[in-house]
Amino acid sequence: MTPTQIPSEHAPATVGIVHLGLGAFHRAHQAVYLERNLTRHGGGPWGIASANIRSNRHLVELMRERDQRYHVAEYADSETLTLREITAIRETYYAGPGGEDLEALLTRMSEPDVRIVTLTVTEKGYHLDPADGRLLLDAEPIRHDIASPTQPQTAPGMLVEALARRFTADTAAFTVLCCDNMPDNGKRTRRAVIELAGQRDPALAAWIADAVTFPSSMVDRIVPAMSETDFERLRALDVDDPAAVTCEAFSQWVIEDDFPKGRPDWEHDGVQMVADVAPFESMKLRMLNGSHSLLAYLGVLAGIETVADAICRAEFVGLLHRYMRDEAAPTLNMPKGTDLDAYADSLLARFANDSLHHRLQQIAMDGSQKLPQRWLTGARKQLDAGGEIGCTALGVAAWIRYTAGRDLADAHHPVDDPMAETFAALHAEHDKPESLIAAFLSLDAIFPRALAEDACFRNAVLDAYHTLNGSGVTAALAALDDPTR
Ligand code: CS2
Repeated sequence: MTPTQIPSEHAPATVGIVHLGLGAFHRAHQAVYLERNLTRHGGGPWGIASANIRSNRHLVELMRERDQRYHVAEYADSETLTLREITAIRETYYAGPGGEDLEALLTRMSEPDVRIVTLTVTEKGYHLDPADGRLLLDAEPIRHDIASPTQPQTAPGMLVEALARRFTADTAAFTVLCCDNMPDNGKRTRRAVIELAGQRDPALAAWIADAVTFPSSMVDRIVPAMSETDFERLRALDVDDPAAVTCEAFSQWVIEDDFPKGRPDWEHDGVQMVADVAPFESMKLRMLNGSHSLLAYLGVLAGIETVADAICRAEFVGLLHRYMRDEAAPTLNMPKGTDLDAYADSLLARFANDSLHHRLQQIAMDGSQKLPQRWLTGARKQLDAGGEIGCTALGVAAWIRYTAGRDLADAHHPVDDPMAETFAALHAEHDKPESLIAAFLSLDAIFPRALAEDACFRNAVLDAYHTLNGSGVTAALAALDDPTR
C-alpha cells in the first residue's frame, strides 16, 4: 500500500485554544480540523495547548520530545491510507495526579489570547449524575475542588479556577466547548461549572452565567486505542512515531454557533456550524454509540474481540439493522431531508472497516455513564409511543451479565467503570436473575424510575437475561424474532 502523505507546512500558530484531555480522540479529531484551518491560513491565532488532567504523563513527554509533531493515520479501508502530519498542538501539559504543570496550565487558561477551552475528558470526567446531569457535589474529586479551588483536580474545577482568575483580572471570558459524547453536552458542562463556582463565590457564578457561552457539539470519528500492531504497520511504512494515532477516514463535527469571543472559520474546514446541535447529537448517540454498546456487551459475552469481528457475523448485522430501524430512528426528530436509513447503512460500513482494531472491551468501559443517553432515553420514548424495545432490553440484559466480569464461557474480563464495586456487590448478593435484574434496575443513577418501574421493560430485560444466560448470544438474538415472546 502507498499512503497519501500530507506534511504539515504552515507557520507555527500562536495558542488561542486550550484543550483538556490530550487523548487519541482529540489528536485524531479536533487537532486535524485545526491543522486544516492553520494550513489554509498559513498559521494564525488558533494553535492548541493541550493537557492531560487525569493520567498519561508519558504521552505529554513523548509529544514534547517530538517537538509536538505527530501523525494521524486515516484508514478508509485496508488499501487506502492517508498519513497526516499534525503540528496544530503547540504545547502539552501534564496536570494529573502529581502533575507538575497544573499552575502553568491555569496560567495559560487565564491569558487573554485564549478564547476557547475545549474538552474531551470522557463522560465520567464531569462528575455528573448520569441519569439527570446534576453535579455530584459528594464525589470525592469534586469535594476536593470545593475545599481547594486553586489546586483543582477535575475539568469543572479547572474551568472554574481559570474563569475566577479572569474574573479577578478583568480579562474577558473564554468560550467552553464540550466535545464529549453526552446529550446537551454544552448545557451539562455549563450547569456543572456554574454549580461548582456557586460553592465558591456566588458573584463568580453569576458572572460565568452571564459572560461564558457553552455551545454544544457533536463529535464523530472512530479512534481505537493504539495497539502494537498499529505501530508496526506504520513502521513498515517508515513512520516511526510513538505518538501516532490510527483512525477511520470518516470524521464529523457539528457545533452550535455561539462564540461571542471569536472562533476559527471552521465552516471552511468541514465543520458544520448550526443553530441547534441536539438532533445530530441524539442521532449519533442513539444510532452509532447505541449500536456500539450493543455490539460491545453481546460481543464480549460471546468471546468476540473487535467491532469488525462482530460485524462479520450476520446475526449482529441483523441486530443492528433492527435496533437502528425499529428502536433508535423512531425516537429521533431530524431536520427535513435527513435520511436515517442511509445513515444506518453508512454506520454498518464504518463498523466493518477491518483496518481498525477497535476492541469491544474499550467500548464496554464506563457503561454506567453511557447507557442513559445511548439506550435509555430512547427506550422511554419507545414505551410511551408503544414502540419496540426488544433489542434495547437485550442490550441491558447483556450489560448486566457483562458486569459480572465473566463471559458466557466463564472467561474473565475486567469491568472498568466508576460503579464497578457496586456492580460486583450486586452480583455477589443476588444469585437469582429476578432479584439481580430488579437490583440493577433500581440503580437510579442509571435508570430513570419511570423506566425501571415499567413492567414491559422489566419483563423484557428479565426474559432476555434468562435466554442469554441459559442458551447463549445466538439464541438470545434469535428470540428477538419469536412472535410468541
Ligand atoms: C465508542 C465511541 O468507546 C465508545 O464508547 O462508542 O468512542 C465511538 O467510537 C465514537 O463516539 C465515534 O465517534
